Amino acid sequence: MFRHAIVRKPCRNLVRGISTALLGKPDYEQALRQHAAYVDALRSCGLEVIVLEADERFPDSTFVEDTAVVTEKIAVISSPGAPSRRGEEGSIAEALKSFFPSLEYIKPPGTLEGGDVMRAGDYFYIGLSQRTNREGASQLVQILEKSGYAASLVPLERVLHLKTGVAYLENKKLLAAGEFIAHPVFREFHLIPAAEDELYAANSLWINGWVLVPAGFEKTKCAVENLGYSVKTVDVSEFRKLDGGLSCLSLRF
Ligand code: CIR
Repeated sequence: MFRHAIVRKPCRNLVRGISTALLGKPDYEQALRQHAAYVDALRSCGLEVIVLEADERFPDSTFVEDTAVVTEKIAVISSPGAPSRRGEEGSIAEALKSFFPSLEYIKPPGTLEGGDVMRAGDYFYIGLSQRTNREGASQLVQILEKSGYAASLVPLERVLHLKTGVAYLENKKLLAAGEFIAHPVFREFHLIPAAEDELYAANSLWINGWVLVPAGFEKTKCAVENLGYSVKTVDVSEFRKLDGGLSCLSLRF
């Protein structure tokens, strides 16, 4: 179960965030409203939410998931692979210090972004992507192993981050899209394939028994409901324009 979440309000410079989505620029005011509704959804799942103020120095800084990997035992500060995102992690480390007596760090030349790390029980899958290199991933494996966890690496082909394409819904259930549907590394899971026209909804989010699904993806919503979960839909259209989604907007622990 998660008890806390850290989020950061979108900044005005959000419109300059990194994007491959070809969906146009996000509307800042709309992004603020969607972010507030997202925070409400986290609270309604029982989380205490720490809301950090916007940081105009970093256009993508609302996507806090990428800046750390946090469990009930450890907090590991990432080393962002995107040059424009280097430095975002500083204020996240400060926020995490109130919860953890000491922090671990991924160190250069290692790079790692939290969106590439998917936890399933005490096992972690770490995507090797354009943002997370082998050195960064190997450092994380060592840190996780010291704390009694296990991990393995998953080279990515097409998606930005591992969790762009897979979401662990607990109880061995894995929502998966595209290259992950037939991936041998996820063979042991009960796999729920995202529909071809709903690939974006693979970035759904399990929180304490609920599943947050992005608004507008009915097939995924029904598929998740059919598994027995209560679904909350949250509109994240403005964050989608920057390749971001539900998981990217918070750190949960
Ligand atoms: C980026 O390219 O870094 C941001 N525009 C989106 C980050 C999305 N984060 C995630 O998938 N965990």
